[in-house]
Amino acid sequence: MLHIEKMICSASDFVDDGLEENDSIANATVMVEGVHPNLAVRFDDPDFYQVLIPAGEELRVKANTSASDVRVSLYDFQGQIVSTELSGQVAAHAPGANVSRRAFIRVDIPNVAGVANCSTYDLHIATHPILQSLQTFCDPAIPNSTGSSTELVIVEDRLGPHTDAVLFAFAQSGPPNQFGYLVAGDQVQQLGLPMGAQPICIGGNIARYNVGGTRTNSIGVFNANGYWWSLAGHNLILAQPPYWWRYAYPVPEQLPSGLGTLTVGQSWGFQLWHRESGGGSSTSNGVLVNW
Ligand SMILES: [Ca+2]
Ligand SMILES: [Ca+2]
Repeated sequence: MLHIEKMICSASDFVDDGLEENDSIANATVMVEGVHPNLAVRFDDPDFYQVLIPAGEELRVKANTSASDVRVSLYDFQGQIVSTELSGQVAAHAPGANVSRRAFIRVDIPNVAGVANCSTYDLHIATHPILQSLQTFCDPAIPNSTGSSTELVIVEDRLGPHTDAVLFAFAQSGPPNQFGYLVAGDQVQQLGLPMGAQPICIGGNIARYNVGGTRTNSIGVFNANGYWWSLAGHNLILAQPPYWWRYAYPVPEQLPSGLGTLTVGQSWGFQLWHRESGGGSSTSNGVLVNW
């Protein structure tokens, strides 16, 4: 039974959300993937949710909060806490990767004197295939027009800014002022096929991350130092090392080119395709990602 609960917080009226009462694991509200806006939490009134994690997937949760001291925690199906963060973002593998399992989310505010003790929040819930391995192929690439090989690096960051992206693609040593974007194929051809002046080492279904106006637009330009900078507005802005992170493109779970979403058991080989100084094109080394 849902009801609206009125609370007093920091000397101002505070209206709780409509998903109450959900103050314990036993009363956890059933949630699905997606963004759940306009929720509210108070230091003496935690919120518990439950989510079904598909087999082979992991859960990522992020809360955009009005106060800075909101804590997000994940519990496994046995009620054991597996991840907790005050930053408002948590990620955890499904306990038991081969079967579907329920997990629990707790959003609360630690009762510490002198800090804000209530907050509104939007809760982002997403599940993803668990990353199994990364390996390079066609590495290094044939040197581009600068004399260097375009280098593609893909890393995992399960606490990145987007709940729908755990992989971040970065490229360097490309020809300045030339544009390029990420491509992926579900087959890897170590010897490569001719494409422009340089080989491309992927085949099968080809995903081109160049779809304007969507998260699957990775189009970017190499700057004067050869760093590829995504123009799609997804780049991380970091002022501290590793400095190159600020150029990275978060690879969304959604595949471009009508290829659906990433699923458990898939393998995709990624390369960066880019224009060359003086015409033609080149590609980076490949990175094979296994889910
Ligand atoms: Ca609440
Ligand atoms: Ca509650």
